Amino acid sequence: MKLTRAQFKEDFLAEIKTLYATDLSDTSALNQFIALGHLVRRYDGSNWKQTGDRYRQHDDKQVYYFSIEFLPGRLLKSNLLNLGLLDTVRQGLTELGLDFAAISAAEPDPGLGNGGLGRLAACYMDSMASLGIAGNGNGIRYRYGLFKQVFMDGYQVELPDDWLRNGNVWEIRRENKACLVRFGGNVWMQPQPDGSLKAISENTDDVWAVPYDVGMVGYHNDVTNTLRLWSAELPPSADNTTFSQARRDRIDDITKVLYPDDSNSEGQALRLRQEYFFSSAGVQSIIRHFGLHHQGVKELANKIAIHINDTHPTLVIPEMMRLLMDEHHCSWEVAWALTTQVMSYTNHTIMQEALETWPIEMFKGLLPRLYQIVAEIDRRYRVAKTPIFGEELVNRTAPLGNGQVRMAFLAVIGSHSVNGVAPLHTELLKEDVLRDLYQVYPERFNNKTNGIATRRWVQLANEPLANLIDSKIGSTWRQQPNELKTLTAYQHDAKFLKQLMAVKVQNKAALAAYIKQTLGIDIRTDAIFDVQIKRLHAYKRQLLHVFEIIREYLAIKDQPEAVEPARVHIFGAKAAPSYHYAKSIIKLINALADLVNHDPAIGDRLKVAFIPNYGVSLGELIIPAADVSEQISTASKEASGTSNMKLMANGAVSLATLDGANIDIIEAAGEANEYAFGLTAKAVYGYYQRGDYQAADFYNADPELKRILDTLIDGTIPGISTEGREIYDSLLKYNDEFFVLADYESYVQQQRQIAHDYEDQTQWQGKALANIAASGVFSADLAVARYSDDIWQVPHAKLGQ
Ligand code: NBY
Repeated sequence: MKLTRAQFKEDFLAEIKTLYATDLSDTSALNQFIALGHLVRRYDGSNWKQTGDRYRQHDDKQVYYFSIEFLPGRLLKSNLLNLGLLDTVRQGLTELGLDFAAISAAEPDPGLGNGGLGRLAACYMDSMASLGIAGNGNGIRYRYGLFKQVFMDGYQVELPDDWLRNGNVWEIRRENKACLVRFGGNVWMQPQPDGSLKAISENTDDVWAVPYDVGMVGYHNDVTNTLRLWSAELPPSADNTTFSQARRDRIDDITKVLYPDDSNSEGQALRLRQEYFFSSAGVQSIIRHFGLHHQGVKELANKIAIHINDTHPTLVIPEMMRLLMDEHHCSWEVAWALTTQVMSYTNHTIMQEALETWPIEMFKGLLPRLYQIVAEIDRRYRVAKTPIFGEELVNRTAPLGNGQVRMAFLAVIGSHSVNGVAPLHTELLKEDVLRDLYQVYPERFNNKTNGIATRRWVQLANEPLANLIDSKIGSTWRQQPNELKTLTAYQHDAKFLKQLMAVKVQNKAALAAYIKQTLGIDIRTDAIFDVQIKRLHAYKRQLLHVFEIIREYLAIKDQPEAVEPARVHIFGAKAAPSYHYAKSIIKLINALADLVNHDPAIGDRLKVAFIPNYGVSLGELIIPAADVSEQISTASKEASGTSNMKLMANGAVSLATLDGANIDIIEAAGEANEYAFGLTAKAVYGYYQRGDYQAADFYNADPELKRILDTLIDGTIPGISTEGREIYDSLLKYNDEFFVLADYESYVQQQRQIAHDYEDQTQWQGKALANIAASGVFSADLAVARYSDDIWQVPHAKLGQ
């Protein structure tokens, strides 16, 4: 939009005056942020309204992306960028004597997600708006986001994340669009005059679902879509005296905290309540909105696409069936045809423990009507498929089995599309995790490799790089990230590579300042910044990275005179509060950091910085400063990864196993520009099939590895007597579930190669450039365009090739 600096300053000062009844000099950065937020909302208000009006007038097909997690990050800068106001506002504020960086930093970062899954949902919201797709998000407005992580004596401690303490400027509470979600009670079938049966629910535990809408601003296209987050409240009809405190608490609890677990969903009734709550409220509001503008339900599947992000929203399937049959008088057959045409499902993991199931008894008690519907889906599936596929396969794949409701199976059976998030992952779904269902519905399976919002992760997080790129190839890449590939022409342009290095050093200095301020560690900006940022998980193998640090430490102690480039190992990782082993690894890393960082014999040659409370905002600081991107999961375990793409786009080279999208990154940037190592997925499966993995053989065969493992239990690293033993035993006594020892040698070999290659900065920056140039193919815009074309069947703006 058009806005002069003078106009902006006038508006801003007026806003401050209205909101705070005081002078600018009497306001805090938080006050200023809130005023700015209000102003941006006002600037964008007509876009937001007109976007909705336009969709209605054109009767555009709507996409609803259901996700129990959204990790949008701070929105101020990204909204300003997308509205084309970033420079005007920044300069205007500077002219008013204000610090734009401090104002942006005053915005709370909503931690409404655990990791990759939630962040992917947010990147896709940004892309849907930027491609002009009628895309809506549907999720939960958690009162508390993912816990705030602090370290005490090297241990993770979880503190509540009170992100709404000062309100949320971006949201609109729309109590006029609230609806009732019903739990428990009993159902009976009432005969109707026409001979049919109608389901009647009685004695239900009712919860009022109130939506809060947040605008999702498209890039330079006047589009603002809606992310709708639901909050659970007492029904307005509730008579205060009849609602016991216990019942009120039960309602409050539904949207109180994000489930802080990305490893397993421990059969907890609360979690099931959360899932039904936002699935039901979302589908109710979709159908209500649809009904306002259409006669009957015939057009439903042409006008609505619902996307199920991982299994958590799978109950949208039986919930839509319920609404179509019980409220819109559809037959089962009509309702089922519409539902399956509307629904599509993305799987994000092959890890067995993350595939959700619910005990039938719990499900039935909490959702009696939905249970009837799921049981009928199950019955019909069995009747239809047993003659073709036999009883055994049908038993293995039916929605109900082993006393459980099996959410992933229900999602596949009730959708027209099932996708994995990287080619290898999709193949493994077909061959392994969902192999039986792939026999039944081969045409439903497809791959959609993940993507990232280049606008946030390069344009905003790394402005020095963005400007340098502009100076070389112009700015069309900002609309069309694929244009970045034209940078390849400069891979041997020494002057440009020097400039690239200068940008990296500048970003490293910013991160170094933060590390100094928060951890008190001095780090050198000419050191290799070796970065691993992701959830703490055994399969992601932070432990392998730890072994490299111990190796480097011992090498310096053994040969103080050897010259190697300095290294800084940077970690960011939260562990699920109940994930004991992951927390032991955190303690190990912190204990090792203590040892290394304070050893005078090591000096500034090796440092370890475990930055607490990793999240989107810290990602924006760390990623632009990285030289090496650690993507070292056991092959086959990481469905895709997305930090791998963000780091690549910022010029880090990948030190990577052949897992998830690493494979595609290596192919896109060229093998010579990455550091691949380790067992292939096939080799890992080979071990499983033969059952002949012997971790101890690797320990016994390699004195260096043996020495490193022994430091876990011999007192070399102080303060880890229990954790060190636990980790040591996981490798040797319990045979190293994730093949850390098997991959050690090839990993270390590549680490040595990196140390060697880093010395030649021209060559090194050439590799960095190759990564940046190839990163455009991982733009979320392209990924979302593929979803639109193949799955949702909705039009989108043209993208450059
Ligand atoms: O989804 C991640 C995958 O691990 C990663 O490889 C992929 O790139 C990303 C986006 O596709 N999965 C993920 O983040 N999963 C979760 O956060 C998660 C959260 C909750 C539960 C399970 C998984 N749960 O069972 O409660």
